[in-house]
Amino acid sequence: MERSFALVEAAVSCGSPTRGSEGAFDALVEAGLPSLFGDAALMPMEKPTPCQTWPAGLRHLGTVMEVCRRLRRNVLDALGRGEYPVVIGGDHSCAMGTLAALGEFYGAENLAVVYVDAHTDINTDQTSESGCIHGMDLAAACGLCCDELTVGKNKVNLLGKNLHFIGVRSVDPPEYGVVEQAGAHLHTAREVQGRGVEAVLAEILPALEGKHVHISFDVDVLDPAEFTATGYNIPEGLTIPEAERVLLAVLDTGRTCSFECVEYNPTMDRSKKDLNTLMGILRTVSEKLK
Ligand SMILES: [Mn+2]
Repeated sequence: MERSFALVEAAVSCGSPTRGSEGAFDALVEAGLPSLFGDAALMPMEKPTPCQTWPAGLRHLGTVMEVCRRLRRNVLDALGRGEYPVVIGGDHSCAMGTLAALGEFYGAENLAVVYVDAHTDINTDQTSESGCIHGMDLAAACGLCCDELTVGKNKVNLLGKNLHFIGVRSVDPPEYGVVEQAGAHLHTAREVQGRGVEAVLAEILPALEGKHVHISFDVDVLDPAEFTATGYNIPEGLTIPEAERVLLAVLDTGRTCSFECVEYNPTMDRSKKDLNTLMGILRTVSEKLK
């Protein structure tokens, strides 16, 4: 049976310090993303005006949570129709909405996440120094944050032992403790460069057995020599072939249930060079999924 897709917008950038990533969905749709995914159902979202108050030091909390609640609903609707959600952020705070839907739909114990990112995004509301929620989405999904960061019915949508990071090279000191406490699996960019991508994948892939797997792909995992249109340009990242190899190997398990791409900022990409790069990566993903 041919797979059908839903392209789901997560129009949030105020979970991060940089505005502009809320335009990524429109830029990718205009560049032809729907045609890559067959007759994908388009699920756009109104762009919110970031609220200017934030309780508990959580920046733009109300707006971030509103986007995440809408995203959860849209992802649940897509799953209910039997569609494969392809979520386009926005900043990475949207993962709270995606994971709320996936945890609810499949059950937290049945869900695994491959988080392809320069960051671990696992600060809690207690450990975060910036108050930016895009650095807390995984702690929230694992139920380690205050109730204000719970999106849907369940506080715990992901078990840390089923969380696999790859490409990491920017971790806040307290996050190491949270990663360890959660039992998550950390694979740095340096490890990929040292041991080779296949050796790292050989540790991740067997752990996905029997799970519904979500891929969350932050474009900042890429080396700035290849991609710069994103809020953080962190040296010594993955090459495009390395990133594509990771994505394809995980997709090849046949176990993925959804895909998410975040943190592309079209306002930092006047020449559209990075848009073309990203479209190439997403074309590769779409061909593997069809
Ligand atoms: Mn990141």
